[in-house]
Amino acid sequence: MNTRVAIIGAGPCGLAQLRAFQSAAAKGADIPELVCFEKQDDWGGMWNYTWRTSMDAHGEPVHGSMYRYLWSNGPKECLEFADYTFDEHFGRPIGSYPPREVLWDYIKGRVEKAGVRDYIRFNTAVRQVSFDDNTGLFTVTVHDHREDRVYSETFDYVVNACGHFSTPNIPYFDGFERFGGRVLHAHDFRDALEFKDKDILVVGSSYSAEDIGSQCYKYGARSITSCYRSAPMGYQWPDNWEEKPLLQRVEGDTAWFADGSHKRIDAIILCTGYQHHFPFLPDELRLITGNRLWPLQLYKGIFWEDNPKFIYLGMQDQWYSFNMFDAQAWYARDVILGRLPLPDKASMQADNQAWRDQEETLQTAQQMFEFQGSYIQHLIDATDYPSFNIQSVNETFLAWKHDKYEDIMGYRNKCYRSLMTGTLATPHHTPWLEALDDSLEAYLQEMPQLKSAV
Ligand code: FAD
Ligand code: NA7
Repeated sequence: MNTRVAIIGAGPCGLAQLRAFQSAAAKGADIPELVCFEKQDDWGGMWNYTWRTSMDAHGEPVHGSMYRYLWSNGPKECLEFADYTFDEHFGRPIGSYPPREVLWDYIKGRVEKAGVRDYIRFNTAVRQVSFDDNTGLFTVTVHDHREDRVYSETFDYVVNACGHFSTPNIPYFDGFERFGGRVLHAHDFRDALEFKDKDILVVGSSYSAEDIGSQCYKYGARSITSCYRSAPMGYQWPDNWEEKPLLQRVEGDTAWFADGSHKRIDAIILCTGYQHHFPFLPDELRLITGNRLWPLQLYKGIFWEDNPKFIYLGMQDQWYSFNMFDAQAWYARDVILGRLPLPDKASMQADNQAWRDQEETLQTAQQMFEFQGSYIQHLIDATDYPSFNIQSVNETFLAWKHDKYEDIMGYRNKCYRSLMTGTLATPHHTPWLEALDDSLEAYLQEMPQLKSAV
């Protein structure tokens, strides 16, 4: 096959695309030439933790938004790869909410087994993508930082798998410039111990606010105040955690809120979400959207309607993650291989609008993950991606939501059954709130070392 496919990013989405093609090749298919450009020096995307903030060693914006001590915020049973299970990787049951390094190990295990690393050009940042109507080819211009060389190559398809939780959305609040403490975005948060014995203010009411606030609580912050724009998170927080309506202004070291109340604070962490930010794309290829379940202009949530040879993976807000990226990557692969047809633009738009209309009716969390589950089912029904019981995944999501409302600091101690293998997770040896060491070694050891045994 003479076709060339560029993949931007070797995170879970880019790796899903590589694995999808490799699995077709393993079954005898003739696959295109694949080139994956990754600006970091290793694979795994967000899961490849970096201590750096701001700029990386090459002056590129740091991609990573993950922090130390991060544990999965949903049951691993909801994100399990259908073609590579946790049982296969770890050889024994583990807990339902592993820490980051354990999930990174799992992600890497599949692609190491598939042998796809040689497709990736590491330390290579994509600078620009353009499309030539005459040749029908994309030109991808990259900066190879190892050789400090900028070069361009042409491709028939481009898969944009660069992620959308990296470029922070940073609002301004009156008085920030005079605040005596630190103001940072969640993207730059790395270690909760920095906030030990401090009074912190968390702005936002979604996953980052919940988890960063919880980290700070776990590692000894004196108090946590979180504030919301639309709705409170509404969990039963510990006694030193207060939830307030939105911050209005900061005066000295005092934060004032919409209900007229105020609180003295040491630091402000803006958990205000991320931007879909693609500085390497021209307007005619650039997706502009907020973080939502059905961005427009992507047929099947994947193909850029104006030029379906430009493919986006993982651009949706995520209840489902890894197995949704797989479903998309397998579908994209089959379109590239000519196994699945694409309709004309008007039909794509009509199909897209029907999904969006449905998305706009969703009100509850349950409706939202069921919607995303039905989308995944729709994709995997069309390819040879191993089928799995999406209804049961939805039930696991429902139980997870319930667990969080029962005990926000204890939900990670619960165990779920794999929907791929039927294996029941084992309780972790230490309750999450007491498990301060999140390393792979500490996680996988059978029992914590007893102090008396040391
Ligand atoms: P990413 O993982 O972001 O990978 C994108 C890759 O593209 C990166 O390696 C990046 O270096 C590369 N790249 C970007 N721009 C360029 C460029 N110009 N040139 C070359 N390479 C480029 N999901 C869960 O399922 N469970 C969780 O518990 C969970 N926790 C999260 C916690 C945090 C703090 C964040 C930010 C996200 C979390 N997520 C979680 C969501 C997470 O983003 C996804 O699991 C997953 O990493 C998305 O994969 P991706 O490949 O789309 O993007
Ligand atoms: P999300 O889920 O996109 O949430 C962003 C939050 O930030 C949400 O509560 C927003 O409030 C709030 N927000 C956004 N802009 C503002 C302003 N201007 N003022 C106040 N509040 C604001 O991002 P997260 O970082 O929590 O999660 C993203 C991923 O990272 C996710 O996959 C996690 O697993 C980790 P709203 O509700 O819109 O009023």
